[in-house]
Amino acid sequence: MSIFTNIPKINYEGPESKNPFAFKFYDADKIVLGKPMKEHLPFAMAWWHNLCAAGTDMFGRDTADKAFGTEKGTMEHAKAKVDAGFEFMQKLGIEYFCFHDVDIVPESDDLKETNRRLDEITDYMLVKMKETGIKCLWGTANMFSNPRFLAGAGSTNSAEVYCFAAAQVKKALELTVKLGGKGYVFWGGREGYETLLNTDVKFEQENIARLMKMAVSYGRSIGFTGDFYIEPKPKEPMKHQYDFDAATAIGFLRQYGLDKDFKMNIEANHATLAGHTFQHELRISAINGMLGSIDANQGDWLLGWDTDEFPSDVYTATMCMYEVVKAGGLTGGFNFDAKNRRPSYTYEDMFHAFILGMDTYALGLINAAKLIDDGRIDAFIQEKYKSFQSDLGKKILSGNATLEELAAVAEKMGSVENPCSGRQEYLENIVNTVLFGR
Ligand code: XLS
Ligand code: NI
Ligand code: NI
Repeated sequence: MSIFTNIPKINYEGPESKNPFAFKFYDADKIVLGKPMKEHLPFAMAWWHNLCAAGTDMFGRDTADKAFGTEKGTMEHAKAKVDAGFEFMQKLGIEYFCFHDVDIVPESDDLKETNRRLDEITDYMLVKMKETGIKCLWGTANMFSNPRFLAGAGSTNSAEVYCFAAAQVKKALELTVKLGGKGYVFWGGREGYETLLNTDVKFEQENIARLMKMAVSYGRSIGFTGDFYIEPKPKEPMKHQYDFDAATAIGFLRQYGLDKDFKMNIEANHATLAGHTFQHELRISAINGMLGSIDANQGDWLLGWDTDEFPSDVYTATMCMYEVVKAGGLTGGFNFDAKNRRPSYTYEDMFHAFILGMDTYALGLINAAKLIDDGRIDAFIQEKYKSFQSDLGKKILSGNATLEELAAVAEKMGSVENPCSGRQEYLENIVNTVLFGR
């Protein structure tokens, strides 16, 4: 049974096309920098936003119909979501999806029954996956919605609740392996605090690390060979979250010996909330060998929360793709952790949103390739650090220089010229010319 009956398969028609149900820039098989666009851009659909979220916000009810002709909260509905999701991904040429345990079935009061439902639905998903060739990018456990996690999952003060977190991670890992997922995500929505007056930070962080260690050892024991990911976010829902940003999360992983098994899943909107650019978070991950996957969305500079908008900002997507290409690509993919705005509530809008996101990233890739081919930015950076190619510079880089030796050089010189100009405006002009010049 078709759900999106009025919507055709979305094909590439090029920038001149006025067809709202066509790609203007995303041309899956077009070769960019030596490989097809679709290999640079393994896109994924987020089950929760696309098939579950229906527009409810703090002030109003659902606006969109995500019942897909069934009664919500039933297994029939869970299956209708699978049908809708696979039809949707096929029509767009999306090859991956991401899910939380509770996105794919209604949660029961009894964990055993929830797990039985999860087995049933993943059997159904597997059939569709075989039929369509669509794959799982990553799975995760929702350890933030259920009230039992009000004080955290790995960071909870209740040993019994900690067992429920362990049980959910165990099951979600099994499902990820069953569906052949490339990665497993930890997003610590409730892993943080509202006030230090009631919080033992050291205790909580150690317990989170223990849970992650158990996840690694169990995951490896059942054949999970992919990457574990931390998805940093500084706040929301908690006032302060422990995985504040990439640098913080990487430090945490190293402290607890988890850095060999984990990488970062960087979300654009979370970077904004941390007071960083998206590009900053990608660069910090990449230089630490930890750029794994991306939650491709965008926030709003005027709003202080996770608006999870579909990416439309070509400049940001360009800088993202610049980082990704230079890092040699992702081991994960580009998950649209994004939702339609509440007034965009029709099935057509769901397609417009993905066409926007995919075209934005295609433009980002095309532009990043142009910047790299142009070469002036790289050349400038080479030139900027040239002083370190001198004998003095080489001595410093060798790690063998002492403070006394270097101080003696400075004293002998007495004074020094300023370093060369940073040339920011010159470089920004180059970016604009490469992006918008013919
Ligand atoms: C919420 C997060 C969440 C994770 C998966 O802000 O982005 O959607 O991606 O739990
Ligand atoms: Ni988010
Ligand atoms: Ni996310």
